[in-house]
Amino acid sequence: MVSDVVKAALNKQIGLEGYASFLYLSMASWCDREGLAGCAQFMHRQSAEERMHMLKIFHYLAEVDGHALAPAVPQPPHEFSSVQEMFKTVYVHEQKVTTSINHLVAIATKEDDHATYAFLQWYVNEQREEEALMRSILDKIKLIGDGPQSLYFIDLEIAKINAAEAAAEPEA
Ligand code: OFO
Repeated sequence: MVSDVVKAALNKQIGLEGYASFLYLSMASWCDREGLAGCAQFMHRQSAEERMHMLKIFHYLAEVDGHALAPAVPQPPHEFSSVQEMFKTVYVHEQKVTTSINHLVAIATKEDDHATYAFLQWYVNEQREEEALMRSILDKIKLIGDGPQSLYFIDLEIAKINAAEAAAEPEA
């Protein structure tokens, strides 16, 4: 049995995942405008992934006789001062999502809800991977530096990372 407290907390998480999807979509659009095709592809894939995270909770709520609510998503920022700033924003957002998932796990534990606890472990692992990925991207950007040609090389690197991430995705 899943309590109303857990169901409400899961619906709140739907909002955060939905916001992440639109935030990354907005970033993809900015990258396209800046001529950063590799970064744009990366952000489009991330955006689709976050939508999948949101839908996973939708389906779980239906399975446990809950009612998933389509969230009201605040408009994300659509201007970024640099690629570095954009990826820092992603990293900070992912840390926020991790905190929220940890909070959800604590609620499930308090409610003695083992099914939701087990369901959430997928998110716990996903967040660890996402944070590590964003940290490695920020490190790479720092290594490449901010010389005149750096944007070209940053974009190439992100395109490579995106291809590796896409290849690692399980077949739909
Ligand atoms: Fe779903 O928040 Fe990122 O991964």
